[in-house]
Amino acid sequence: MTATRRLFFALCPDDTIRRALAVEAERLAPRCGGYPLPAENMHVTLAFLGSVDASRLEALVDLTRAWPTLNGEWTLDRLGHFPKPRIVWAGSRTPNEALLTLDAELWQALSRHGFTAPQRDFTPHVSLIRQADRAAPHSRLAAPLRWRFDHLALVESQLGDGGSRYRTLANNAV
Ligand code: 2AM
Repeated sequence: MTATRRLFFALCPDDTIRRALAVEAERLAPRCGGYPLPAENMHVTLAFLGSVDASRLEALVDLTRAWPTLNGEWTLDRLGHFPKPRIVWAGSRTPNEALLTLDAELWQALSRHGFTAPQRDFTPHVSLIRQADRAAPHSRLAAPLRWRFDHLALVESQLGDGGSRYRTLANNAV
């Protein structure tokens, strides 16, 4: 049996934004049902690879470290709800071109390593609450958050007793 790792690419905010999002999640959870995610879990998933054979990890680490430095900005000003996976999330009212381009470029690079982009629209979001049966009572984030992103991370998701734990395996931070 070969070992696999559950991997994805993400942008991870700084502590100020993580904490602000966690406060929002705590505040909304009683209205939406479900449980708020902790500050350390806050991120936006770009390419989600899922279960990957461990032998491919080295190439993914190299790709991550060699990725050009990012210099983008994303304003989080909207709350949304995905009813099927039961997630309340934070995102933006207007599409962020830099994020969409980054995701597309990432998949282009990954395709050279044999990974295939999913046939789906990409809605950049930060999950705030899981098992949320109801949307937030309003669709605007109480106070918009301006997130300057400057590095890409390759992250491993490990399922534990208390939910998913995320571990950054590589990044392209200078
Ligand atoms: P979520 O926040 O919307 O749940 C680790 O599981 C990360 O990958 C989470 O951010 C999760 O998104 C995302 N994820 C899990 N399964 C996915 C899938 N099939 N497609 C895209 N992203 C996924």
